[in-house]
Amino acid sequence: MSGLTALISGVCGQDGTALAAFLLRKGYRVYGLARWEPEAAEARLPSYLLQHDCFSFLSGDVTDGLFLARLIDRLAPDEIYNLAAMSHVAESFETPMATAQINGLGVLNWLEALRLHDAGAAVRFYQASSSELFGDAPAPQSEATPFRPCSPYATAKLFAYWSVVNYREAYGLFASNGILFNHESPARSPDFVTSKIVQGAIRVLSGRGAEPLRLGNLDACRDWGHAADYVRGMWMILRHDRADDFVLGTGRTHSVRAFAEAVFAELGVRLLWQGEGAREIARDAVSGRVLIAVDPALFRPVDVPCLQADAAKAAAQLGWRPEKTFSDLVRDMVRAAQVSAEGGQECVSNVYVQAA
Ligand code: F7E
Repeated sequence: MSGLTALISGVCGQDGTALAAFLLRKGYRVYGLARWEPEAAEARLPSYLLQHDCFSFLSGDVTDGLFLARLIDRLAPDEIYNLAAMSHVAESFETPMATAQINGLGVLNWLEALRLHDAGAAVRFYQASSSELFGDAPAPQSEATPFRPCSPYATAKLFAYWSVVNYREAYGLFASNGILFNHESPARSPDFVTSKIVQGAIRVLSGRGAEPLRLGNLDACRDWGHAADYVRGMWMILRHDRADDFVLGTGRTHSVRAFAEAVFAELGVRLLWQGEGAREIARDAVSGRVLIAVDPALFRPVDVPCLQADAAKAAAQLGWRPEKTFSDLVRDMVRAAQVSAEGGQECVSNVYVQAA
């Protein structure tokens, strides 16, 4: 047993549930924080966590700094993982103020609470920074690449990133940024393109939905890894002998179009692309049926063109390397979605968190 106590904000999300399960297996006492009321949180948390003796759920909001200060006082955590965020890049263009409050000032609330606490410097603080910080900076991107954020989501995360660095340098806080590239899993919400494609492909091919799957920018390239590798990386960043900032990613990049091809191939269908831009479609190469259509309403005001990690620093200093490949990710997501489509969602999320 580690005997350590961790506090995870944003515990109901993909990373929060997987990290909580990972730390519980390491013998941590885990407090999971989210803005949901307990009944709503219970609906989002896998029973593996809810039934675990060393896991407790807490309702609360990172925009309330005094609440965070009292929480640190009461729980005396050894580690804080700040995963709470408005995480939808497209939506951030519609809600820039709320995004700045949660993704920017929310982080400052944690840092101030730690600075003002007698034991704050002994608490290890992890900030979920993002490859979105790089925006349209040329790939591959490492810790040395200048940031070029392209959305209200990313500009708020930029403020948070530099606040972490500033509080580390100014006040000696053990505060680290994990600059994580896209990471997905069977628990990913269909608000994100990978899960939308997986669930959409199963729906379209089942014949239940006659409508093709509608997607936005097919040319965007992302460095997609498996979330299980990334929650392990978060923990490795906080167990490092000093606070620092690390890029975590696979080093490989694929377009949205290539991700769709891989998903349909996993389901036994070869796609045939036709047309360009807003008129592009993908047909089943055998039947000719239209399976995917571009919907310009899904284009973002500005999109990040290509993300590809150079995670050499994490490999050299933490010994972190992703264990799961792109093919593993696609297969895991497709299999889980097939089980879920047959009514086994709770089973899927429990299997997923326990495997993380
Ligand atoms: O979009 C394009 C879209 O929403 C990926 C978050 O976890 O990772 C995530 O941010 C790409 C973009 O993720 C659709 O335009 C095309 O180019 O899956 P996404 P994201 O924006 O990269 C980073 C690292 C984070 O930090 C974020 O919190 O796919 N795309 N068609 C689409 N995207 C969506 N969502 N839906 C579409 O229909």
